[in-house]
Amino acid sequence: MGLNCGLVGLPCCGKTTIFNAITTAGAASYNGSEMNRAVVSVPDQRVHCLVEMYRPAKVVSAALEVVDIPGLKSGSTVGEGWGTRLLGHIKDVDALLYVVRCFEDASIPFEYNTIDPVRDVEAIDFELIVADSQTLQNKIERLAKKALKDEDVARQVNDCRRVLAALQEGTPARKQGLSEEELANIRECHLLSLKPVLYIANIRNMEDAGGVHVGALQSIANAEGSEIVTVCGRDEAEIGELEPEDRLEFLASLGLEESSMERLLRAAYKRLGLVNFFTAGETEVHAWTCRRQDSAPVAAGKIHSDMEKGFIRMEVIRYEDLIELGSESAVLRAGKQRVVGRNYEVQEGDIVVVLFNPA
Ligand SMILES: Nc1nc2c(ncn2[C@@H]2O[C@H](COP(=O)(O)OP(=O)(O)OP(=O)(O)O)[C@@H](O)[C@H]2O)c(=O)[nH]1
Ligand SMILES: [Mg+2]
Repeated sequence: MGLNCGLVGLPCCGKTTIFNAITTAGAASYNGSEMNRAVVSVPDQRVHCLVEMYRPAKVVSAALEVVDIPGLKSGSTVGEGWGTRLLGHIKDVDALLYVVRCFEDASIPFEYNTIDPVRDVEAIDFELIVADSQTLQNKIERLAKKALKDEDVARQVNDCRRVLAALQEGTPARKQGLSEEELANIRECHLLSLKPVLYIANIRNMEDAGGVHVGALQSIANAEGSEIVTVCGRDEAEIGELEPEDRLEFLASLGLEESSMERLLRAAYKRLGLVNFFTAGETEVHAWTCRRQDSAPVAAGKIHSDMEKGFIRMEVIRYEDLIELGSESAVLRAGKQRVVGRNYEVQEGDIVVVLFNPA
């Protein structure tokens, strides 16, 4: 499975509408309690070129799963039942898409009477901070005794305390500038406010893209090195009802060149530092996603967990070399195949064969 992203936001900010715009899945709006999931394939011209060359029986594009998580009301992450379930959904995703209502429409109910992206982002962050504080407190209590006898544990507890103190001042973990060591010490807490965030401004039409609300959200994103994607939720959701050949024309009529899905994917790949690599042969051409700097075994684990556990080595050719030289055997003859070990970091466009000991 590729990357998965969860749409979170206040009730009625347009999450389900945007989910539909992104996935053209046609989930009902206003269902409040239901969760929607869809897997979209990541468009990649290189897959088509590999298919031309290998003529495989099967083709699989890289996938992005989008999960529409029900409205985060204030107080939803505390308490039993509903709150716990909501947290579980948020815990399961790799990245959060904060949907922020930037459209004014008095006929659509909302938590507040005004539109204020800064307030809304703080409200979402606050819920995650409450949940994370509890997680850290539990860990600190659990380890307190052990920390008296074990220096490593004491360091862990100290880092947890530091992160907790900053949370209590209102700073989500992702904005705390944590060091590698601190990150390692809190890793097993799986903090929600540490997950990378991409911001989605739900606007009425493209004219609002230069407005104050989008500007406010842009400043928030800039401050943490993140990205913002503007989506005309309601209009773009209609795209799913159109025939694919009519879609470009429809987007152009909204003043857009690409669908919100394509814009979102580009922003997500950039923000999360993702790379696509391939496996290619006569049986299958398959695009995979991993993070930049993932070592060869970790990337191999995206294909199959046995490949990570039993990793021996990886044979790598570059997509560009394959296209330039015309065939895999020509790449081999030119001495351009590399055999790499555990420390190799998989690069964008690598075509790999993994050698491993089966479990
Ligand atoms: N005017 C306008 N209305 C929108 C827009 N996006 C969504 N809406 C409307 O806002 C209402 C709520 O949208 P939903 O997508 O159901 O909101 P949600 O965030 O999923 O809400 P919950 O699941 O209840 O948290 C619906 O009536 C949508 O049609 C928009 O861009 N402009
Ligand atoms: Mg919804």
